Amino acid sequence: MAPQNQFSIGIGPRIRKSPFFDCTVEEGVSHFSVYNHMYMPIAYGDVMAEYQRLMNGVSIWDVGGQRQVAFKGADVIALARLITSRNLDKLTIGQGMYVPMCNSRGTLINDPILLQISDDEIWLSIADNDMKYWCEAIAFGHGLDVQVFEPDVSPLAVQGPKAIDVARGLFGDWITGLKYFGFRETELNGIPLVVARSGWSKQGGYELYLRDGTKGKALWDIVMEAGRPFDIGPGAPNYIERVESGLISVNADTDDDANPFEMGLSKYVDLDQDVQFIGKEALKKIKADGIKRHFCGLFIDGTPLQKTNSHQWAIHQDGGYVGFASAAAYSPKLDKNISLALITDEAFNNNRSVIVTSEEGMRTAVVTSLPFKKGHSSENNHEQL
Ligand code: THG
Repeated sequence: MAPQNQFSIGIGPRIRKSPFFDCTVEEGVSHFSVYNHMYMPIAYGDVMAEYQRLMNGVSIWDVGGQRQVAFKGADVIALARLITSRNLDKLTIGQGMYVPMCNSRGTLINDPILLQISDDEIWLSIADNDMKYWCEAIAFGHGLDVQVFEPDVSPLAVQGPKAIDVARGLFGDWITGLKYFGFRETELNGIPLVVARSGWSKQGGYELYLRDGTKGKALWDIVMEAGRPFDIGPGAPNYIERVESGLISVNADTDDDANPFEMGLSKYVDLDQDVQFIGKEALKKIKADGIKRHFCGLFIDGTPLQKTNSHQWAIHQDGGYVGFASAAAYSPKLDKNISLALITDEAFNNNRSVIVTSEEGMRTAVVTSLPFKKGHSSENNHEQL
């Protein structure tokens, strides 16, 4: 098999640099991915150290690639209601909401966090897909009074069990009172920010939405300084932890037919609301016809996996294709190889093993429901949990 790192991707002006780019280079970033047309660090060369730092300490992540799509104008709420299957009746300024978005076929196309900044301004903090164009076209098509644009906003995440100590030092005690996805506008040494209790891990933490791209280094340095007593260090959205936590990565875990029911997001789909959101009719039909696939976990046999997914791995059962595994890793927490997978309901329910075509050869695996739980035997299945 060809070595995985025999090439690198060129750096050029077509793909954007985040305001923290130079800081990440200085800290020794080893791998970037591209997210919303922006370089996003994914590793600093020591996978286990980065994982342990996130699980036991605190790490700082350049997640500037989590771009904002801003809505501004009288009809921001009307537009927001159109683009998500979630019921937004409880939306308030200062409390973010997770808002899956579908296309007209009911396919999950993005799963942003929505932040209502003021009466006439909303941000969608998007995953990797061009939602600015999508929302702008919908606003135009519906004749809504809304401007749709990408503001100068770049999130910096502080994640891990000690993130709260770092944030308290920076902002004061009020920060501990924020609910999950709660946020507040503030500033640090004149740097304008929105601070939210959020982040793409389940280890706790905050996201500092930088509102002035010229101040990336200033913000990075302040956070590093405040984190020094807690041994803060660089990290990135962590591959292993996100698999353990079952956090969805749209496009990695989904395909062009994946709907929110399959992806375990039914609680964010309200088909009974009056709003005629994009995808509503398709989702009604999908639901009536029966959900055909299930986003789930796998326990994969054999020695600890060395290779993570560079593509979705085919899964077979009794010789037939049943789906794909999208993110496999050896989990230190569970001391097992695990993966996220999207497979047929039949394969999910029949308690028989599957074969995964991993990049290290064929492996037998058993299916489990999410979230992963500790203490499984290799015979485990979701019925026994
Ligand atoms: N932070 C910000 N923007 C983002 C992400 C983020 N944009 C892209 C991507 N991540 C959006 N997707 C997610 C997916 C899951 C979560 C957050 C953003 C998440 N989910 C919680 C969970 O699954 O337990 C809680 C969801 C809920 O029940 O409300 O945190 O990370 N700024």
